[in-house]
Amino acid sequence: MIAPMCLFCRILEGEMAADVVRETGLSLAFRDINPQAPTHILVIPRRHVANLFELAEYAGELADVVALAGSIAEEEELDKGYRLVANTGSQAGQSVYHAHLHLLGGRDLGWPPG
Ligand code: DGP
Repeated sequence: MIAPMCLFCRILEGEMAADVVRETGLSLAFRDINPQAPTHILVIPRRHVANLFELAEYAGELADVVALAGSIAEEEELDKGYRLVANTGSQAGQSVYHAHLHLLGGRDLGWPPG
């Protein structure tokens, strides 16, 4: 049996629609379908790896994801602050096992997170 393609890989392949914000040769950024803040954007590598830690093996691609998130934060005028979140594993609430950063901003963000 062939395994179904990862959800974010399907977005990368254009098989599923997404509200794309920006892209680079290595990364794609699109708005989260279930936003938790006025700005809630997912930044993902084109490479399929399960989480951000696995992406650390590919330093240039990790840097591209982080730099793209920071650049979008500037464009979204999140000058008062924003949060980059990488849920890793089920106990942290990871639901899609393709590395991604959540870029959250536009409201006061509580600490500690839930
Ligand atoms: P996480 O729970 O950390 O793995 O984050 C996965 C995020 O992906 C979650 O906030 C909801 C979002 N998401 C799930 N399915 C879709 C989709 O089809 N389109 C978009 N744009 N976002 C999705």
